Amino acid sequence: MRRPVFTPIPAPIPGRLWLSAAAALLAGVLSGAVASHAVGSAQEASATIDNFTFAPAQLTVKTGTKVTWRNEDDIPHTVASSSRLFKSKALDTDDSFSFTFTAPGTYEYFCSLHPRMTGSVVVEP
Ligand SMILES: [Cu+2]
Repeated sequence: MRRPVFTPIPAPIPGRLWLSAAAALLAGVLSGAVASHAVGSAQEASATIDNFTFAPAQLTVKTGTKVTWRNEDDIPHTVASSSRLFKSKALDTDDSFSFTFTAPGTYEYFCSLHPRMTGSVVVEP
């Protein structure tokens, strides 16, 4: 007499489950590459502007990092590269400006409205 209840589970089912789990994991890794800080090709860093000060005054990042400055002061400021590589418009409170550093080096910048406000981004290979 056959006892179907005890039929062993066919091997292909766990195999397919494993593959779909692996596919889901891979999809998660790929989508994470776009949004997270964990993958080298899509890193982000942030700095703030407050009380006439860039913070951190010196930021060290890897090549390819997108740096975003956010003005948390109650008056406008700009983020202007000393070598004219980039320059923001006047940033009002809570406005932000981003620039992606694609080559290693040290990048000095300042606020064009208050030139004594300075900062730098050190971009490592
Ligand atoms: Cu300023």
